[in-house]
Amino acid sequence: MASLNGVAGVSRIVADNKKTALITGITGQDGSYLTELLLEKEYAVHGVVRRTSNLLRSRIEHLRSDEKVYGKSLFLHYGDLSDGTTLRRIFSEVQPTELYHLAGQSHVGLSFEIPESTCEEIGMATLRLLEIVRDQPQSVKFYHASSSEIFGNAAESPQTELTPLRPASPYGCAKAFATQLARVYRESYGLFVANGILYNHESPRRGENFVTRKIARVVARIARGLEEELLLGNLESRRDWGRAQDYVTAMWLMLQQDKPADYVVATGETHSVRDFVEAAFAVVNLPSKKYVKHNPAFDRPTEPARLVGSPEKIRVELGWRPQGSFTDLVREMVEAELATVDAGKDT
Ligand code: G4F
Repeated sequence: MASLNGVAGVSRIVADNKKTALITGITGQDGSYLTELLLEKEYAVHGVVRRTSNLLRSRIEHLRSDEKVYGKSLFLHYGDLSDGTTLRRIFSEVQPTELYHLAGQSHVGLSFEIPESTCEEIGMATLRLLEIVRDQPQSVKFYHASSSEIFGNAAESPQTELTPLRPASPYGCAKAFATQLARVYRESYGLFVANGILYNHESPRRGENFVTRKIARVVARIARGLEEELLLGNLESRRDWGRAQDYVTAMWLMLQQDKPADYVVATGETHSVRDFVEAAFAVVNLPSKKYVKHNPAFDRPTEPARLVGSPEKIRVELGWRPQGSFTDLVREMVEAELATVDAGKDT
């Protein structure tokens, strides 16, 4: 079969003792950090990429251009989550033992604009992959990227693995559907499927249309005199923000267990968007009030006012703990943006 590496039978050329992971969404924030983690652990890592993906400037370009890595322990395959035939071909070629399903439209606000494709990409694609995994001759441990958005206007706080689902957006509904299906396949067919119920997790690799990266980027540009204002929607909503690098470790840990289970991955702390804004301006010693303006275009028809997860189960059962504080995270993101501007890469 065709792979981007120009090598047929790629999985057969990697050492037999290597674990083989297949990642959907490999070019995203989480996909790139997970790839780095799995390569460090000496996996053979295979990623599914869309033909339309711009790999040249992607978050995995540093790995793709590394001759010691690409085509040796990292392999990319063209595929689309709507195309079951191709996905099945990739599975029979790669024969993964672990599947990390991270792909799909991930912007909650955008899901109100494009609800149908959001539900297709998140809901039906997960079902398609569950069916493919069910048909594999080898056992495949399946990580499903669920989300705190399944809790929506949550009935309790903090939320746990047992909190009732009350999604408040098309995105949340699609994730709730996929999460429940994963549970049904685990219980009905004995598949190893783990839902990682991840709360917001951020890094300098976050997409620019998510609020943390947007704030960090514009604050850096204001500090360097390139912009004059920061336009935002709801400043009062509260989220549980952690570091993406820690969260991919949680994904990996879930698949190293003997039995599959669902885990909330969160810090247990909640902060408002306003807190993030103030912490970001504090990094550059500027007063936030002077620059922040409300733009209703960034408001959502409805959204959870406050989400905060309990990481108790994953701490006790898997020994996972988030690293660093909220202010460390904000500082890391703003400093990364300042470095980008100063290097002339964001003019
Ligand atoms: O950064 P956000 O767009 O993230 P959101 O909606 O919480 O979703 C993220 O986390 C989920 C896990 O909990 C994931 F499932 C999901 O895929 C995604 O990664 O918005 C955070 C908050 C919201 O309350 C939003 O209304 O920031 C508020 N906000 C205010 N102004 C804004 C803006 N959000 C964005 N994106 N842009 C703004 O200008």
